[in-house]
Order: sequence, then structure tokens, then C-alpha cells
Amino acid sequence: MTSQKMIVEIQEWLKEAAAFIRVSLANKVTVSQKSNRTDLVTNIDEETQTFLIKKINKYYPNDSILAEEKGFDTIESLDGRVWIIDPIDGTMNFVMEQENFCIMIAVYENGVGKLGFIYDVMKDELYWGGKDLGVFVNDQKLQQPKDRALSDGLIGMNAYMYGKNIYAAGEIGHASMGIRVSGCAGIELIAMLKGNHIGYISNLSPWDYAAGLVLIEEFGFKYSDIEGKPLTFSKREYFLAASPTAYTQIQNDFVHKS
Ligand code: 2AM
Ligand code: CA
Ligand code: CA
Ligand code: CA
Repeated sequence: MTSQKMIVEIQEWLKEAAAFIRVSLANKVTVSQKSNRTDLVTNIDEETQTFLIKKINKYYPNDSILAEEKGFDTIESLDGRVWIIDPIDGTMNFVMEQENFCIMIAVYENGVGKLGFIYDVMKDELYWGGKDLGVFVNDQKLQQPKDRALSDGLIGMNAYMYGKNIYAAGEIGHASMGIRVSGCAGIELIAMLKGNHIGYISNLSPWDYAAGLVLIEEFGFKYSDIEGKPLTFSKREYFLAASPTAYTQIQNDFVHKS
């Protein structure tokens, strides 16, 4: 079960974590490479994750946690209540731009997304909501965007997939009103919630999409791995989310013809 109390607690943790991140930007940030020179982690990613995990362990000690950094990046199953955390989504933007990054938290129960939170830290905009609750930015309720065709909207994309035309991403981009590349999955999913983008194509891990899925599902978007199969929540995979009409067009006219 989730509750209003849980929503308020998560919002408080996020505000506290965001305040810590904003202050820490004034100090020296320690940047390390993970798998390669563009795959980065900082002490702030790790400290933010530790802060959130301590809160969950204190208030919800029986729950499981899946999170990107420091030994929390695999989970045996999605049974029970599972918290899925990306402490800083868009670490490259955090390091290079000091903006356009998010904190993301999702609460799942037996594999079903119940609550999602995407916090654009430097804009101080918290997008949040839940199954049958609606979607909010801070205290304001958002309206569900209109379903639109691929030719009528902007689409967020992973730059590598676009450049290499993986799964016809280049052609999908040309059939749209244009592509946008933010370098942050949270920012791309926020753009869909606001009705600015009709979709998003990328290569993502579960903590990149877990919170956003709860919110875009509430707004009637369709999502899956790029071939149309359910997302596994267990590895990095090619990801597609879009308004229903654009989703079907991308599947039928591009992905399965590529
Ligand atoms: P991250 O900053 O939390 O790692 C950028 O295209 C988006 O993909 C970001 O949301 C980024 O999240 C995510 N991503 C996941 N794995 C990545 C990797 N190995 N290199 C770059 N971005 C990655
Ligand atoms: Ca990362
Ligand atoms: Ca991420
Ligand atoms: Ca991250």
C-alpha cells in the first residue's frame, strides 16, 4: 500500500536532497569514470543515493531497493514493495552544465508502478503522481496532453541512436517535427508530461524510466522496449514511449521495417 503520508515523506526527502545538491555545487565535486570517459559518477550522486536509502531503511525497513550506484544496481525480483532510485539522472549535465538533471524515485508493488517522482533540481519543479492520482507539478495538477501523430510533434532521442540510425531512429526523427536531445531521461519524460514532446527513444536502465513510467501511464502514453516487448526492469534496453498514435506509427512504419 502507498499512502498520502508516504507521498509527503518522499516530497520532504526530495526537497532536502535537492537543497544539499544545490549547496554542494558551490564546493568541489569529485568526478569519476565508470565504464568509459562519458559514463560518469560524482560523490554527489553517491551521497544523494545514500541519503535516500537511509530514509527508506528507517521508515520502510522491509522494502527492497534498486538504485543506480554503489552496489544497489541489481535486484532479485520485483516482488513486494520496491523503491527504484536514480539519485542524479543526467550526471553529465550535472558536471558540465550544473543544470538539466533530476532526482527520480519510484515506488512499485509486485511489479506495478504506484508512485513516481521526477525532480528537476535547478528549476525546483517536482513532477509527481501515482496510479489513479493524476500528475502534478509541485502543487498544480497537469492536464493530459492530446494524442498526436508522429508528424505533429517533437521527439526526444538518444544522440547515439539518432546518429547511427539504430532502429531507424534517424528516419523516425525526420518523420517528426524534429528531435531534441537533453541528455537526461527525466527531462525527456517531463517534456512528454507537459505535452511538449510526443515521445522518447533511448537506451535505458530501470532507474532511468521507473518513475517516469508511472506518470506517462497515467496520461495514456504507450511504452515498451523498442520492439514492442515489455520492459524487463533488469538490464539496459532500447526504450520507446510515445502518444498512442505516434507509438503505433513508430512500431509499424519504422522499427519493424528497419
Ligand atoms: P545517468 O546520468 O543517470 O547515467 C542520457 O542519455 C540518459 O541516459 C541519462 O538519463 C543517463 O542517466 C542515461 N544513461 C544510462 N546509462 C548511461 C551511460 N552508460 N552513459 C550515458 N548515459 C547513460
Ligand atoms: Ca550513470
Ligand atoms: Ca539515469
Ligand atoms: Ca544516475
